[in-house]
Amino acid sequence: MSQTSDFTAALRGRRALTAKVGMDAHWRGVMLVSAALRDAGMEVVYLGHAQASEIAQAALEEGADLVGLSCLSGNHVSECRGVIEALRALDLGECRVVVGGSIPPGDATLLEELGVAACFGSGISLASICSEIGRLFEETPG
Ligand code: B12
Repeated sequence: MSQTSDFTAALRGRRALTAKVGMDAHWRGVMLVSAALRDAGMEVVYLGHAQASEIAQAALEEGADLVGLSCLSGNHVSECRGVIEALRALDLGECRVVVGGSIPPGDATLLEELGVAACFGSGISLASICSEIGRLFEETPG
């Protein structure tokens, strides 16, 4: 029996904006995650590589419930800080931000203090990502 509860029903009809932040060419993970979230019922816009201000503007225009960032270049802390500040500048501070990539476990607490709702390191299954993001919507509806 699975140890992980399945919260994916909470994804249906939600809107996600996904993007690569930082100057890295590792796009496989974010493409797989974007497709998995779409298959699970979310409406997903994948922005490709983008600057913090571009991500925030797109989140506003798309009415995103979730901003999903991908970073495998090691500078995830500064990149996430920039996106969260840009979202707050557009009054989108309530938008959930998650990040995946090569993120050392020790950085998760720091990222959460910045306002990141969940971090997903290399090797996590797509099913776990979808369920965990669904759990975020269950916990903080709206
Ligand atoms: C394949 C690979 C490459 C490919 C990339 C192919 C591509 N287009 O994607 C190539 C050969 C191009 C490459 C290049 C380089 N790479 Co490389 N690469 C890898 C490798 C082996 C696997 C990455 C991968 O595709 N994994 C499979 C995907 C599915 O996993 P993932 O991306 O981690 O995504 C998962 C999670 O992270 C998470 N996730 C990711 N994004 C998102 C987004 C959201 C919204 C969510 C929710 C979750 C999520 O979910 C995914 C599913 O589990 C990793 C090592 C590793 N094991 O991670 C090194 C690695 C990422 N590379 C590394 C390095 C250093 C480089 C180079 C700088 C090497 C060099 N000197 O040239 C260059 C960078 C070039 C550049 N301009 O950026 C380092 C990064 C170190 C760091 N961050 O500090 C790593 C970690 C290797 C290492 N141990 O040193 N690389």
